[in-house]
Amino acid sequence: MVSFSGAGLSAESGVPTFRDAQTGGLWAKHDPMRLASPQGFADDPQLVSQWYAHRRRAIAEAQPNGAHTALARRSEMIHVTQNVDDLLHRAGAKQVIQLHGTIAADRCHASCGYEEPIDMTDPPNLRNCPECGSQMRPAVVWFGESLPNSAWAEAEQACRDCDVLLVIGTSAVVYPAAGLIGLAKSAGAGIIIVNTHQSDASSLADVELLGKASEVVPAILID
Ligand code: BV8
Ligand code: ZN
Repeated sequence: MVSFSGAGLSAESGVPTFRDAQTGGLWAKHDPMRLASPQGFADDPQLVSQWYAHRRRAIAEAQPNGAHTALARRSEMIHVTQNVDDLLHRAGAKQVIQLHGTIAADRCHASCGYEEPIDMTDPPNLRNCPECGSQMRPAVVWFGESLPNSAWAEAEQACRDCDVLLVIGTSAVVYPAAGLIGLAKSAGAGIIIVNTHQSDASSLADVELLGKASEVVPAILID
């Protein structure tokens, strides 16, 4: 069994998803799709940097929920996630593939390869790459940016090889990540979906369990 997760996995830990960000007060007037893009960063690097600092502090305050810990306990499982938070790692999960990078690090925007972990409780402001002098930016994949080749290759392999794909808390609208569900299905995997609502993946489900991740996931993975 392989898990494939989106922001709904961390929702009960209090990590605001993009949609929450739009309704969540301070940032409501900004479009997350714009802020999480190279164009948004070019237009207003300070604003983007403040948005990530806000999200980093929220994640630092958050705790892994029952779904993270249930997944982490299954050390044999590979966990493919769209989430950039570090809650699966903090829950002790060993095999985590982050398709959209990590908010817990900054990297050089000029792709010189320099990357460094950051203190999520006291996130850094805009600064230049110590290696090449270009701007540093969060080590996440923005809209319009390609996914890390190695993470994508590993995730494709895991989804091709698995018997069951446990799809947790994703609306399955962002590609190419969401395409992994169809890829697993066409390779013969059973598709189990855990979500509070129907999603774009519902038509691919062999089993769809409507409920909260922190309640349903532990119930499925019970030893
Ligand atoms: C790419 C990191 C090409 C950043 C993220 C036009 C212009 C440019 C690009 C495109 C375009 N049209 C289409 C595209 C492609 C685009 C795309 O798919 N857009 C969508 C919106 C149509 N994709 C890309 O740009 C990707 N790159 O295509 O590159 C390319 C190729 C070669 C060379 C160069 C370029 C890159 C996409 C990655 C974007 N980065 N995150 C950051 O976080 O700051 S995406 C981000 O949003 C998340 O990672 C996640 O993937 C996505 C969705 O987030 P949310 O909506 O918040 O969460 P989710 O969808 O998971 O929904 C929450 C779900 O949980 C819901 O279903 C809800 O019911 C459920 N839920 C809630 N609570 C619970 C629950 N379930 C269970 N329990 C609960 N308690
Ligand atoms: Zn650099």
